[in-house]
Amino acid sequence: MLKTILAAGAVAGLVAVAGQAGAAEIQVKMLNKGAQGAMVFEPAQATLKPGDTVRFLPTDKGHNVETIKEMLPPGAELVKSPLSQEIVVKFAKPGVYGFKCTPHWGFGMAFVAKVGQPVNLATAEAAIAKTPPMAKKRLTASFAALK
Ligand SMILES: [Cu+2]
Repeated sequence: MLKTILAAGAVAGLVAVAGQAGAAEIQVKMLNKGAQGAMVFEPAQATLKPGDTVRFLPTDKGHNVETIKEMLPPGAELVKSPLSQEIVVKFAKPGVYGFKCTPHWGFGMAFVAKVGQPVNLATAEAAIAKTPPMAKKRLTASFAALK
């Protein structure tokens, strides 16, 4: 079940280790305080394959997961989860997906997944400029970590 390993350094985050076949799942905690500061998804980014899933865990209460609309591959589904609930998101289509925690967007609480071929990378990266200052800082770091 736990097929994740900790990469060196907190910023690198979790790297899914897929089996010979089939999809992998990684777990992302929603935290009031993490290695990167207050109000974080941990890890804040992940590299996935199409078909993989992310299980967002409400480790601390009061968080959720909402698609950043400018960071969504063509044809992919929007996500918006209720507060304080576990949600499993499946990444069917290749591309770059950005998510925010709705109440903590101003704190920069964001998560980015790069799934297979990042077809919308330029669009998604350009959208960083329009995000709140703390989100801008964290998203810039997450995008850099995914390259
Ligand atoms: Cu939050």
